[in-house]
Amino acid sequence: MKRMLSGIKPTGRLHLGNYIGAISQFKKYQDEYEMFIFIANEHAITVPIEAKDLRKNTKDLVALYLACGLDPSKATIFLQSDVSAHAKLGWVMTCMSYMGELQRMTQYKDKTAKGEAGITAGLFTYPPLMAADILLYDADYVPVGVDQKQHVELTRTLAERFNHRYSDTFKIPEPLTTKVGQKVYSLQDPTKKMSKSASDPKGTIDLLDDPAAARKKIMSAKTDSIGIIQYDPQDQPGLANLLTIQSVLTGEPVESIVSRYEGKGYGELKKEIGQTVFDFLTDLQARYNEILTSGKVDEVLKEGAEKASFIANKKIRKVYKKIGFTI
Ligand code: ATP
Ligand code: LTN
Repeated sequence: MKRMLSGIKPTGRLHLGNYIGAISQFKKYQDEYEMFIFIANEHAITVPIEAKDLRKNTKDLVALYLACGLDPSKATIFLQSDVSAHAKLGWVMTCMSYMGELQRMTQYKDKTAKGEAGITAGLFTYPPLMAADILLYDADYVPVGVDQKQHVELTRTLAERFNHRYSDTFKIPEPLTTKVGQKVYSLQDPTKKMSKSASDPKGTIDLLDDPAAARKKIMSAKTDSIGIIQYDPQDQPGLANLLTIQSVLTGEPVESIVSRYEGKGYGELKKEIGQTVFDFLTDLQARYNEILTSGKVDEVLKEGAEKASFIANKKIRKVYKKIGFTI
């Protein structure tokens, strides 16, 4: 079985876009690949974050992933900071990277170009730590958004450099950027993606939103004045977005929804989708609350850390031998 690895930064609440674009995909991947999913808390502190927020985000994130159907018997779920080999190999990878390479990374470049204050050295050395995350596990595939592709490419460069300088040690990973996940757009401005940092909260449905409030957001979603129910993302982006949401959450193909609504109005369709979202969130949150109170999160993370450490420690021992740390 090929191995797949992904890291998630615990920096905010999850929304329906994250679910449809990422989490529901992971759920499929866990059956096809040997999955490793970790909470990238070491990456999260590259920008200041309060301890209580980091703690809460981490716990919520794990509980939500489990509630969404990630199965710890199929996927290894763990905290980056629980496996010390990440920080250890991160340092080695930092020393394998050239200043120029890191200066070219868009994430860092954008922030410095904007003249942002308080940029940490951690933000600068974030990519070699990410390379370590991936290389420790000999991952074949890393599913990433376009913004992260550059980081996986640097990972490949660093792995090849190490293999060449010492001897064959790391598998060269492939980024997986195929557009498997559908994109969800803001309910208020369907030309922008649904995002946790959007200014209008009515445009984003959080997975922990009150289900009744989420239904209201669907009812007041921006559509158009064409008045015909059809799937036309170009001219009716708001409607197309609602159809995507309904289709992914129920499994019913878009064409079938469209044909059921022939000659009917947007209001009726919104009512059905509002109910779908209401039911989806109600079920999800019930599972989430049960998981949070059951102690399951700690249990999963403990087991995940053990499994991940076993593999990662083996790799770091090999690296320490090759670079001359082990005398
Ligand atoms: P930000 O608001 O800071 O841009 P975000 O809410 O877009 O953050 P990320 O943390 O960047 O979320 O993304 C986590 C994962 O969710 C990524 O795999 C990303 O592709 C996916 N994702 C995020 N937003 C959407 C969306 N609107 N539609 C589909 N997938 C999304
Ligand atoms: N940089 C990623 C999070 C991340 C990651 C990784 C993803 C850290 N380490 C390793 C895949 C593999 C982000 O900002 N979403």
